[in-house]
Amino acid sequence: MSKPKKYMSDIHLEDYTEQYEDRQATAEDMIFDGGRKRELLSGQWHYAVDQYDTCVRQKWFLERYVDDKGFTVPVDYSFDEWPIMELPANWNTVSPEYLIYDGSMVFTRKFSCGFDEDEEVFLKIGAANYLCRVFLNGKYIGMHRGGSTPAYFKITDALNTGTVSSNRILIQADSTRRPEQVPTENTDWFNYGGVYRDIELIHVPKVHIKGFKLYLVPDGSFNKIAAEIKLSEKINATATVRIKELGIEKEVKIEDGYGKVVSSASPVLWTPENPRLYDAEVVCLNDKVSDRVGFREIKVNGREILLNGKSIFLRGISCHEDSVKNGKGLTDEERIENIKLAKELGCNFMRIAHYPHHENMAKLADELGILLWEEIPVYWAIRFEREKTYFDAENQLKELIRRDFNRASVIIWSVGNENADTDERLAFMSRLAECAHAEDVTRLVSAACLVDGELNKIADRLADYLDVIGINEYCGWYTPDFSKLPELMENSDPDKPVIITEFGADAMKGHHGSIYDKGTEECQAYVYEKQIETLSKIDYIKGMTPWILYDFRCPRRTSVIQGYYNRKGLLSEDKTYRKPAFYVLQRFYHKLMELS
Ligand code: GCB
Repeated sequence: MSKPKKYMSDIHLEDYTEQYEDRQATAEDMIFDGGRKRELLSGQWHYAVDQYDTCVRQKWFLERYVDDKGFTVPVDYSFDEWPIMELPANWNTVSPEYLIYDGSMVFTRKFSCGFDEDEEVFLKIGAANYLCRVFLNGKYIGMHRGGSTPAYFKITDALNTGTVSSNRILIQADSTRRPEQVPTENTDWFNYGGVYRDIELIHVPKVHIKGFKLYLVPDGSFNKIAAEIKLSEKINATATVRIKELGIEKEVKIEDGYGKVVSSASPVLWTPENPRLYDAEVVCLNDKVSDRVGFREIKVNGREILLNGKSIFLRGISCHEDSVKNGKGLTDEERIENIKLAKELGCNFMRIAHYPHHENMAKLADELGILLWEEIPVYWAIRFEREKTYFDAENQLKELIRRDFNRASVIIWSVGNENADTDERLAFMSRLAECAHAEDVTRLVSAACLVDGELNKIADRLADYLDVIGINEYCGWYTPDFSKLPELMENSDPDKPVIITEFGADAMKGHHGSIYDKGTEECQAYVYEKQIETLSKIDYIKGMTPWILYDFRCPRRTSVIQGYYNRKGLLSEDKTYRKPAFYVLQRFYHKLMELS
């Protein structure tokens, strides 16, 4: 198409985002950041609601006040006079006027940064939903897709050193729901926007440790620990791995930027009951990183799940990353509260749905002793036929796996939730399952699948690619007839373990009626009783994560009982009130604990 003569690109160019498509930060740009020198850029940022994306259309980041001919350019922004928001945060919970805003906001601040000649500086954004673009000192640095995984940008060359606050950074965060994204535009949770996990500067030597994996070799012997090291350059070098308490101090030969060593060791194996962790470090050239790591083996044998060689029943509960006060920006105290509540229920396992939660969740689970199922948001009607959407999903999966690889608590990667069994979906999700297996030989791969409604049978074709089959079923709720549940169990004959990844019922706190009155506490408790009665007798069921620990915000839930919350929680949304179903599940789990 010919361009109009007086072409004003910022208002006529509808494909303006194309110029910001390259330099996407992906899993390949991640560095290992445990134990590194870092500066927090979180704190006070100026912000503007940028509904029409004017910041990127008009290139505000150039901070041009005069054009090439010397004319003053009328500017539509005033960075230092904009209001202030304390980041990280979801804007939705910062002010009621932003509660249901989906779109772009622009955040900016100034900062100082000194660094040595032999250093690189990375900017890490813990999470920004869904897409973010970063500009530094008038330059486009890069972008990231995926609302729950970290983005790393190497910014050394764009940094100004010397004078105080000589760097101007600008981040555009765009939470717009789009059909081609992962997740797609329709989800059963709240689309919190913003930069809601920490923003940090991480200093590393020019040649640095990019990857550090530490794990118990999964060969059933429980006496070998493997360390894998990847450098930022494809060079030869020697690294040293140390785990003092295990008497390990091993040299690792790095060739072409990669090295692996296996040491004999007899660690106390990590379990939820005894979550033993060890301090480990790696030194290579001028670089040093550290981590606290537990050692355990998770395997499947027939229809059994084996933790450290022993059969285990996963007494679980599902949980969203959601807080009335902070949205997805939970504090560590809130995360600890969630784990403690799960433990009080008698859980040894949590399904943290439906997207990667904060990395501290897995760190806390490691410390406090609870097993985790982690998931990527391949949720409902994804555009399975679209290659770019696949790339996005696979990248989120790799970012999650690489971020949490050293966490003993994480035993299952889930490649998605509740997607109809079509050919396109099978191709897409089996590829994801293969990718997860290729990235990680120390964990199980699963997905929360649907029941074949016509046959009333566990018959999802994806199961062939999974180690454990997750099944969501809502007998007594969406499927009103309870007799369908024993029928489903009888009709099915899976060749691997099954986890009932969801069952449940809505109940508004304090709302009473008969067991048949939907939305009442009595009805919810009854659904739990009936589910437990059937499921506890089925030998191939090796775990369950009922839906869900506490009520969570959900724009789709508009009835009076729901009030924009999904009310399937065992606790109210503020976690102060326990519904009777909490005690039903607690009794069952405590009985299982006594028997084990
Ligand atoms: C499901 C979904 C979950 C929903 C839940 C419900 O099957 O996996 O995301 O929130 O049902 O409450 O309907």
